[in-house]
Amino acid sequence: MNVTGAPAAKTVEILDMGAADPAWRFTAETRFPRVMCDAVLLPDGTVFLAGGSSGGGALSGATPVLETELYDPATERWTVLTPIHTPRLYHVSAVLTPDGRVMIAGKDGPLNPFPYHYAEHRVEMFSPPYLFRGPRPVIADAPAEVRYGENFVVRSPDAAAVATAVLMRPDSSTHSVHMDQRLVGLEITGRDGDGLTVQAPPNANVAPEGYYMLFLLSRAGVPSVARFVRVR
Ligand SMILES: [Cu+2]
Repeated sequence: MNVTGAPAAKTVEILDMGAADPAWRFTAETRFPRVMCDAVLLPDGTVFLAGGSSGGGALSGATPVLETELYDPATERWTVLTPIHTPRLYHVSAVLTPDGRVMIAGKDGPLNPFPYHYAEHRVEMFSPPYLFRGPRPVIADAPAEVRYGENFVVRSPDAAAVATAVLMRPDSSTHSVHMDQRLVGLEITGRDGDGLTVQAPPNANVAPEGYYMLFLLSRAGVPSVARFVRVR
């Protein structure tokens, strides 16, 4: 089956690379079948799903899915969220932005079937539910660069309310493929007033060198606005 003939699907598979003998397994199906959709990893570990067509293939999908969905890996369940406003079919991109929202952009012109054969220049910014669950932690200061394995201090007036700290690799996406999308959980090893001591990733296997978005999250899972941190 070639790419253009691949049908829209509801199936979702997971590969746990932490398992002794990793093997693909099915998890809960999405509510809507899709092809050419985007799955965006969020800093709370959930996965936001948007766009695509519920019928046809990559170059022939003409039934845009406007509803969005959110996957919770803890419960292995999908929840249907607010619809987007614009059809997003072939040649769309969606990425997490440093403010915790998801930017959904683009759509090809001539490579999409009638009546969707127009280039889409509008950009949508989607606010996931975690932005409506309470106050956002603020990062007052964080190092521009950290070394593997070292402890570093993040200043936050909300330090006492921070539950987790994560690094998110900046995403780039096309054709439903998200290059090097990853969430690296960080251990909080100390707290002192407005300071959090956080341990950098142990090595490049866990976090390849480069720039990451550092997010702090409250107990309700509300993310801060990210700070860019270079890991090396
Ligand atoms: Cu293409």
